Amino acid sequence: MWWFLIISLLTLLYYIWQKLGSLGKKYPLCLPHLPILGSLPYMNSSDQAHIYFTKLQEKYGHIYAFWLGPWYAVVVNQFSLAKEVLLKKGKDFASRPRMVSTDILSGSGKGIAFSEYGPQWRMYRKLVQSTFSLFKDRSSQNFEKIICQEANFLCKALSSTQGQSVDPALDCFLASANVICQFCFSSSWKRKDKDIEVMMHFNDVIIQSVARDSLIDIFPWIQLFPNKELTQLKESVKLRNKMMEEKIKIQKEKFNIDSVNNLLDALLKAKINNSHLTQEPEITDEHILMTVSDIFGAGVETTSSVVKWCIAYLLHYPQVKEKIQEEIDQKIGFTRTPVLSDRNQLLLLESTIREVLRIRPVAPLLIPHLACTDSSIGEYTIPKGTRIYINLWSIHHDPEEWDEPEKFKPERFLDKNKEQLITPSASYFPFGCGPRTCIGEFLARAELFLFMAWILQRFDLEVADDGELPSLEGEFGVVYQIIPFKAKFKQRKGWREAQLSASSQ
Ligand code: 3NQ
Repeated sequence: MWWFLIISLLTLLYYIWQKLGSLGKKYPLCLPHLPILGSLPYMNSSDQAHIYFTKLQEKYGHIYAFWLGPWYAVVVNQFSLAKEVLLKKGKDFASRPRMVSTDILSGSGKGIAFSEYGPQWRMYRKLVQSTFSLFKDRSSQNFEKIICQEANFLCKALSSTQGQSVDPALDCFLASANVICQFCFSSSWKRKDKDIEVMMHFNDVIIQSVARDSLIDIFPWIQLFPNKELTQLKESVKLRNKMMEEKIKIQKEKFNIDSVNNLLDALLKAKINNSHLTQEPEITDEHILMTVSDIFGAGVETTSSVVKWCIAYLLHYPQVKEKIQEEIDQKIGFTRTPVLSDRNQLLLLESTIREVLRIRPVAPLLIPHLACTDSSIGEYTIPKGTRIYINLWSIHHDPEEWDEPEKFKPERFLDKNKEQLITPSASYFPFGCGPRTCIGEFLARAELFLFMAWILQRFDLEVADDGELPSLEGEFGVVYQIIPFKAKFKQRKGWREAQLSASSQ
């Protein structure tokens, strides 16, 4: 009896204390919620998270809150509010929530993508950024050269399919993996390496279970019980770490502090230099492993995914593909292969890539943010510790901002005369913005342009023999992946003839 009275009194006091604390403050409209379970019983939708969040706007407005079990979360569906979170108050919201799945992946918040905002994160990000400059412009190992080399291998692999129906996933994966592998380790994989398929598989498992608000991320105590998804995640992360450790070991043997050639070299050098400095954050082998794995994983999964989305859309819209090819024939022809400076000429290809990034954003909810201080969004108070979901999907499909947002219309990114690229709405940031903006944006854009330009110069894309077009509904995850599909890559007549005449000369 006594204990019941005491608990009731404490609950009442807590309630009054909370009410007093929130006097004069305005919070976003919140979904109904229960103790412990939060809003989960009220969120039983069959839609994928980004679509469900987009639909909830009708009832709750552009910004609303819900309880993910014990975690208070806010969803932002509109670009002006999202820019306030990411840019204007970028630092207030630049942290990441700790979750069981991301802790497993990142060795408890190490690396860059899932680590909390602070001096350590800043230091690793800067190290990556300064390594990018080693691969720019005039350096002998510049990105353009590396990407073109991989584009060439990619096209050769597609040629060898001789126009049969094939799933292009492995070849797209290999091309993106090798570009980022040269940046991280100055090495690359061969197509026949078994590692590639193993990696593709464990990446899929990881993407399907990390930061997806699965039950273990909501109720961490669930990990105390047997859990198939968690076991699979742990096994995949173990494999990922083993593969990365092997790469690191090989590269470490070649390390020379006076000749920094790649990201791993830069990290090893910083580790030696920092060991003499007491103020600088310590660099450990585990931090190095996690930083390289983040960059490697991001580089592979995002680019290969968008290349596949581009191919899929061009299969659905063959008239767009033909127009891009006309432009390539006119501006480049068949006597040379595409280079980065062609970006100013191949406007239709550029606008198509921009449209694919709009209609199927790589990360529909970005990577979740966390308020690291008490702050506000618009007129609403946001307490420290709130999880923030930026719904890039709804921002990119906002009917107030985009004309027929559900339709694939690359020409929306061109001016009236189709002579210049434009950004028709500010409601567009496929690479995020602010302190956590995508660090590899320029590399991703360069890869997408060159890979697609090389493919379209050489091949006609055709629907697979079974007549099935790729599904344009992807699978929600920390990367919005396309469902595997097949297509035919048929060498273009003009390209074949040019090859024949070149070899007969
Ligand atoms: C990767 C592990 C790999 O096995 C699967 C793909 C992962 C999860 C990456 C992740 C880094 C990583 N391990 O640390 C990237 C991520 C989330 C893509 C998936 C990413 C990203 C960047 N831009 C847009 C969307 C996601 C940054 C870190």
